[in-house]
Amino acid sequence: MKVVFCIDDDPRYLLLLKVAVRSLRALQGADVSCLCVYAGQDKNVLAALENEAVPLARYTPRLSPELLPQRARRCAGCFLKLELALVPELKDDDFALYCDVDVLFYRSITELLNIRPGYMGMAREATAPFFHEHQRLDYRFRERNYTVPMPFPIWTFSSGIALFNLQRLRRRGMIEHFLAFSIQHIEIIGNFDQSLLNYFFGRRITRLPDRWNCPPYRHDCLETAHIVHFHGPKPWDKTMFPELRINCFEAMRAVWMEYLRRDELKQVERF
Ligand SMILES: [Mn+2]
Repeated sequence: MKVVFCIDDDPRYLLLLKVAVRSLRALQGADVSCLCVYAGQDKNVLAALENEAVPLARYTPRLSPELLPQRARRCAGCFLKLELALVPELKDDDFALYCDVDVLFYRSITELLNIRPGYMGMAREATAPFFHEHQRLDYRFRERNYTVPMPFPIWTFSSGIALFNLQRLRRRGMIEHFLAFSIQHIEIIGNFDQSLLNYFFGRRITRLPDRWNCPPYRHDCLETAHIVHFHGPKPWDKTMFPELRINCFEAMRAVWMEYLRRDELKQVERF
């Protein structure tokens, strides 16, 4: 199973990606299969990926930036994960482990790579309660109307780590349905890609144990985390989200920094 990352032109994401991939290879071996999906043209991004020997999938998303609300365009890359079932480089893959770039692989993920969820597996998101004012959302696809009953109440699942059953999503046009739903409701959704996945797939999402997506602000992150997710404050943040820079944040920030080269450490100081 490939470990898949998505990036856009934000240079901070590129640095996050480097640490994610380096920590992944340190744990799982240099030949671990990974892929980076990128929709842009930036020569620096392309050169950096080549330098880091990260296989690249250049992909033009259906949810193109012009279709996104203005407030969502600055993180256009986070919508790419929604379309992995359509990425040509993954056409022979039945499953893929999507990971945000703001992660640090801290313990083995071999066990996770053996999980086969019915649709997708995600861990719970502790800081974003699931709330919406809709009972149902309708969408139109190929001249027909469909209704998605809102999965309420459920927990919100975090889209930071998502183990996708690509084969299932491709079956009976489910991915096409999902993208039609996404395009038609993107203006009213709250939390970008994460809300779209939660709204549309709801109870079909398989819950993954917290160790596969553990924010460093959790008290037991050092002892239990296999994948650390810098959800909220990023490793270089010294002022943002003080309420989340607690517990294991400092310790995990230090581990993250160890993966940087000297010039990259300098770069991080300017973020
Ligand atoms: Mn993230």
